[in-house]
Amino acid sequence: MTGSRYEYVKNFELPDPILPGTFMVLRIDGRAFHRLSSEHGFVKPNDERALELMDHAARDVMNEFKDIVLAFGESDEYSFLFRKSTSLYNRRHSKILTTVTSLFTSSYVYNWSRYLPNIALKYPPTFDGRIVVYPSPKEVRDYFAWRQADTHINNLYNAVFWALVQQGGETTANAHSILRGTVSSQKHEILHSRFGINYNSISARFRKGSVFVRERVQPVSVVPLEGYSGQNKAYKDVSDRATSEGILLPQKGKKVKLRFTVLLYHCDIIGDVFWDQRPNILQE
Ligand code: DGT
Ligand code: MG
Ligand code: MG
Ligand code: MG
Ligand code: MG
Repeated sequence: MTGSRYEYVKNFELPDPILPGTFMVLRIDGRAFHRLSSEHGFVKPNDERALELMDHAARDVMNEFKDIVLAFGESDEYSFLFRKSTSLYNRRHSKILTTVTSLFTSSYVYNWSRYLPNIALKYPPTFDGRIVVYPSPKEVRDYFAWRQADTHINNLYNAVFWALVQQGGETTANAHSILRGTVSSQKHEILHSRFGINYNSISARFRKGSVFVRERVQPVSVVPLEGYSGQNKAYKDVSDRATSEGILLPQKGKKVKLRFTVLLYHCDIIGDVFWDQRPNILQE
């Protein structure tokens, strides 16, 4: 059967494949979130509720697209790494980019009231998206190191800046000029000597950003997780996380079927430890 005489217009749709055998990183970023955060009264410098909402949207994306092996989020952005051999949508660039960006955005709006129950959304938020392809694990690691280093630099600056303004009573102009030209150690020093704040005691979510990985759920004999002391706390943590995923954990003594689930960390991804513990992320 031949199509209509109009059908030739379809020939104008050009293929937009992503190079095979490369690592795809898709990054979304809130459009004009400077305005969105101020119009909705986000806490400065970090609004935990707003960051948790970002994390929720990222988790929804990972649950939907199983070829995403790692996600990293900070501020109004999230980066998603696809496994090298993914054939999602035949690696069609715009199909992947628009679908993921759209899912993230709709989840952000859909779940807004769960995280910010007393703040009415005044207008529909938008996210932009881009895909960058990288040829080898080195660039992928450097990409994620770049984003986490950015998190650190911005958060340290913002922590001191807002301490000077909110606790120190400085004007924003003064705070900027106090910080101009200071190096990292001087910022730590101002925080400590003037405000008694140890930078490392600030929430890891703010200092390190959010990291999602796929991991096996180990329901009974749980290996203590990094940053958690004691078996019970670790077990509770994994249980809570798994429960939030809708996964029923087997009881002690029952035969255990290992499952993969998406877990959230606020850990270092610049050093080797994270990657050495998870060789599957960069495999294939
Ligand atoms: P863009 O991305 O070019 O459309 O413009 P913006 O305004 O989204 O700028 P961007 O992405 O460079 O910076 C993110 C903005 O979002 C920045 O002004 C701070 C704000 N923001 C992100 N997270 C928080 C938060 O937790 N609390 C507050 N108060 N602001 C936040
Ligand atoms: Mg920007
Ligand atoms: Mg933005
Ligand atoms: Mg941003
Ligand atoms: Mg259709």
